[in-house]
Amino acid sequence: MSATKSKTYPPTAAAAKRAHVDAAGYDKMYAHSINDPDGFWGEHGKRIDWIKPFTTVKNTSFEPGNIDIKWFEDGTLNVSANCVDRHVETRGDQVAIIWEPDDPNTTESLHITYRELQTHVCKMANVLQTLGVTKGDRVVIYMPMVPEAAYAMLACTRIGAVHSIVFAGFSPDALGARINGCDAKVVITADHAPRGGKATPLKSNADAALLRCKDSVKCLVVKRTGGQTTWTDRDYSYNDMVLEADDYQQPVEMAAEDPLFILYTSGSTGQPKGVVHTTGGYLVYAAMTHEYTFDYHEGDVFWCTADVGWVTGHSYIVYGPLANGATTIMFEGVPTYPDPGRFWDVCAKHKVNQFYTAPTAIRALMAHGNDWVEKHDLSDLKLLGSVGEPINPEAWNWYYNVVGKGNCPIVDTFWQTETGGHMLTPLPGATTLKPGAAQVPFFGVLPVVLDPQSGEEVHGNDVSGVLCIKDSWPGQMRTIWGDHERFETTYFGDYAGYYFSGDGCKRDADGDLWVTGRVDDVINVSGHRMGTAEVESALVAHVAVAEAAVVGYPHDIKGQGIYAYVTLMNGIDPTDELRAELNKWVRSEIGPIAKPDLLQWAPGLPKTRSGKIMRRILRKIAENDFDTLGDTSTLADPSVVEDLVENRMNRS
Ligand code: 6R9
Repeated sequence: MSATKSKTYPPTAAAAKRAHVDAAGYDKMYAHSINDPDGFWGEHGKRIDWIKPFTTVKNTSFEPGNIDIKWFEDGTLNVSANCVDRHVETRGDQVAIIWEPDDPNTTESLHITYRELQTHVCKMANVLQTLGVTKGDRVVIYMPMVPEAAYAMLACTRIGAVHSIVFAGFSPDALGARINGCDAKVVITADHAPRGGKATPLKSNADAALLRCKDSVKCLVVKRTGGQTTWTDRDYSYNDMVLEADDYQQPVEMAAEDPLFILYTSGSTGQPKGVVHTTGGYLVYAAMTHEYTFDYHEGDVFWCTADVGWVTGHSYIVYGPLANGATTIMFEGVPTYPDPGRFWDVCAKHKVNQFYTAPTAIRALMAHGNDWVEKHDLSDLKLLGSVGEPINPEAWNWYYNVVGKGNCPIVDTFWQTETGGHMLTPLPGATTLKPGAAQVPFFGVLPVVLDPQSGEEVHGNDVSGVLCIKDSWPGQMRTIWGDHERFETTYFGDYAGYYFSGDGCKRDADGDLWVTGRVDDVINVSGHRMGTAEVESALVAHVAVAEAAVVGYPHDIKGQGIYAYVTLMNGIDPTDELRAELNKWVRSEIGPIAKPDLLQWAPGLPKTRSGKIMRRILRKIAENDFDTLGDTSTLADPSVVEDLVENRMNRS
């Protein structure tokens, strides 16, 4: 049965009744957003508070050589005033953040009201100011999922500093490169990060990273576990400083196009890119997508299970929900600790209304059976969301029927670090859902399918190609930190006049869009982006390795796994010890998420006569699909392929 013929799900009566928009409403609003972006966003731009209101709305160009994106450019605002202060008057005693700890048996959850949040944010802002941070300075945040991470983000925005969060699972090397990449003045970290019952020594990782950085970089340390750390001259204790800090700090007036944050993400080549988002357009877009996609209503409890180290945590744990005055959950743990019922336990405990997670987590939990879900009361759930990778229909159906009991629409949200917020997603009261498809564009988004060879738009239905976006939307990234040219070539270089997502896409017979995965050398491991080039360069940095090629292969739980082909230096023996050492090496160079799942010794790699590695062949072998390797006649030495097939690691 083709995907388009599978069962579809029209909006349930309850979802349609509750929703902000129905099908006709979506069509009308979408047409308005595309036909009159100035009028549409001029109106919706008012959902946030401006210090000086904007008079111009859209000023953007996708013209080759002149990529320039500005929204609301003459307006001024402050993000922390929008996410905190303006709610203190109307809902000061409402809970803004519910913090749920890693271990529910030893630690209580915390409930932080908007009024308390304001004090915490002001104090943190005051501490940063005492450390010399001023408007435009960069601050790196390397933290566990604790409320102080959100305070730190909002404190930066309060004084106009630009934050760059580095996921706590990244290694000291990766952290050091990012601190230097944005020339940060301060790094905020914690002693240890508990996760799944284990603690990562964050402070000592930060110490190791800072050995590679300027002496002037300061380190602000938040106490989380109280576990032992060493103390150096550059360290400051947040817990001591906060005792002395003022409990009010004036928000700084920022221009709409002032940078708000930098977030490093993997590309298909070379070093990670520092994606830059700016203040006004990003906040409008994060808030609006949060409200419409999740059908958020006043009083709802919203839970996005991501980590703030990823863009999903930025837009849908912190900025979107708090700009809307929501109650947002920050979860420190993992889906399977202390047991595989943890997500559902937290949903029941805090009466979660909207739940947003990744397909990899759904697949992992599905494997543990329905009992873990069924023993919890999930009757408060109204909507389920998915993000990070395509969701396979089997996982979709389990999520819909077992978790949502057939009552909760699933929003499969396609978007990227670069896009700031949702790009394609069903809307719960408007869209007839198709398991596995992100389906329709959000307001203001103009997706097109291009022929990858000609770059021409492919019209009509039942077609496929690459996914591009034809015009700007307010949440779009503005540049790559310090390298606007790379921004232009990466996103606009392949198809002139279009933003290229890097993803393949098909439009089905009904005109709905299905994102089929990356078409570049980026792999998606448990929803985390990994450039194959990054893993390769980590491998070849080891003294025993002469050459390495990395590809993705289908993995039941992670979506894609990392498959590495390694050619050793002459005279070095391929042993199991060396394999373990190389795995450990990659973990320490990049972080645990980059560790190869399968590592094959390759006496030679398949190369063209011009020396280009033929990854197509390596992908096929990794997929255990070696019967259809295609034309290998252009290889310099076709015999290497036989050896690779013979000794392949994936025999599933
Ligand atoms: C938000 C986020 C972006 C890449 C993107 C695509 C994949 C994300 C998806 C999806 C299919 C979805 N992706 N959501 N693919 N359906 N609903 O994940 O950002 O980490 O930058 O990754 O993730 O391949 O290009 P980011």
